[in-house]
Amino acid sequence: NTRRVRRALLSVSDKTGLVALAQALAAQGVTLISTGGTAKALREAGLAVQDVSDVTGFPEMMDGRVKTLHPKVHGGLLGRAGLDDAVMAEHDIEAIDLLVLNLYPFEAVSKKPGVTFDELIENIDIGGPAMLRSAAKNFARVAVATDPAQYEALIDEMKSNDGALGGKTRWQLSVAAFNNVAQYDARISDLLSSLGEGVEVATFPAQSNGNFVKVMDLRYGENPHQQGAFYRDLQPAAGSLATFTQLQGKELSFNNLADADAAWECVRQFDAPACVIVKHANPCGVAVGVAPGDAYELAYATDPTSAFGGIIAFNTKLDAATAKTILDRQFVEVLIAPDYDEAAIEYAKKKANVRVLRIPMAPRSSGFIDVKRVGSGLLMQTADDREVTREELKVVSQLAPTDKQMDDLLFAWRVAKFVKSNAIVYAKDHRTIGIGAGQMSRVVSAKIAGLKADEAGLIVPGSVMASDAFFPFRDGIDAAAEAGIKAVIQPGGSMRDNEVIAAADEHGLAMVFTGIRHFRH
Ligand code: 93A
Repeated sequence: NTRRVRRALLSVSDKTGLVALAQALAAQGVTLISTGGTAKALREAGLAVQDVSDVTGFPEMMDGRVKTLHPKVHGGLLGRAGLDDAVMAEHDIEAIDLLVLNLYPFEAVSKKPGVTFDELIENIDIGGPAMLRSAAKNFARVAVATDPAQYEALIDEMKSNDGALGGKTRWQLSVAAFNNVAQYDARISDLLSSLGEGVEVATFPAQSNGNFVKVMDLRYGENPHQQGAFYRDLQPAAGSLATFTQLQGKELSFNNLADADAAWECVRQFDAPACVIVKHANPCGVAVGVAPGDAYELAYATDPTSAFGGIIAFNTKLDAATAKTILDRQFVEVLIAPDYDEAAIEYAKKKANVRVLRIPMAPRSSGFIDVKRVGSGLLMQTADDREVTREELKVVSQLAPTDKQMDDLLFAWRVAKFVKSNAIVYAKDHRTIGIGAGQMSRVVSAKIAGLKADEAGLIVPGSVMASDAFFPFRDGIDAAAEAGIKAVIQPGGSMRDNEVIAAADEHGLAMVFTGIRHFRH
């Protein structure tokens, strides 16, 4: 299904790489047709080019609003090989085999300081998307390039193919062109929708709500009577859950994906080797700074009961011994790691139901937008990616935490961010020893963390506590002291901070304020 390119229409706002492309096309004997600015650039480079107005028999008019919207152009792009030959001949329509086009820079113009409303409107491209759609629809015969980054491969293929392009290339270019138009229109729709009465251009939130692609239908949603599907961003961020590969196991469920995301996002925040076990969207065990096998043992020991049927994530390559320990010991819904030893993958085959995911590790990208559905609206916010440094911590108690406690406090704080509010995390030696999650009162979360630590037999001298938000009363501190906690990290900022600090001093606890909170709902 390879087709020779004889006639190309070039119409580009971004003239990057244009001349080189056109020269290469001309060298292949391709006839060039172009719109005003593009034709001018080509002529200046000494290339022979036909004006589109000569093809249509109409001048470009209305300040360029109408230049290519004509049957000679769209017929040339849409005409089907064989099927439409007669009608094309009848109306003197010549086939166009290649469209090279990029659109008016609407988004870039919208971000220009002081841009006027009229300028913005004039930068809504009409003829461009129409041609992109015509060419992309007719991928059976026509190729369409929308991005200078595509030019080189295009030319290479033509050179090694006697001036022709393959069907697969045309199909891929067609999909890329439809993506391009969809994104372009979403930007216009978002931006115009965000405008008030005047002409002020609002750009938050920058991400559109229309640019997702379906990864898969799910068997059901959160519950069997609900329908579910998984969509990812058109361009998923490197290192995010959406870039996973499933190596084995049952089909992923809605809850698997939600929990896998929580486990993965929590574990990937650590630089040192770490293991996170998640159950019902909350970490029930986290350990960091030791070999994967040990990290798993420590994380598991926090709450062996809850770890049953959990999602287990590592931020380092998983070895066979650890895989064996996990799979022999407990029921796992999902295993996640950036990579696996071959023998670990082999061993997992014994438990064929276990879903094993590989997610390539990559640095976290900033500027992420969180979305939550409410009624028939969306709540959007920038991601909670504010980290607190040791220097930012303010010691408010009479007693200062030891260096060791400081380390553990920061570890517990990083875990608390991933625990549903009210979040209380007890920790010692870079591992959790008890976690209280999702309670409506902070003191109850503290009591639960204590209960868990006690059940697991993990309360040891010098244990620390993190709280995702301030303590409204002293009772949370009292509960922690009773459980054997010796140092506390929390945002501070309560009306009763004085009372809370006094409680810490009374119990001989060290306490630091972060000034930042991490609600998670
Ligand atoms: O103003 S338009 O919406 N009307 C058209 O008929 C048309 N044809 C091509 N915009 C149109 N274009 C756009 O012109 C292309 O999408 C491209 O971005 C630009 C190239 O114009 P020039 O060759 O004059 O620089």
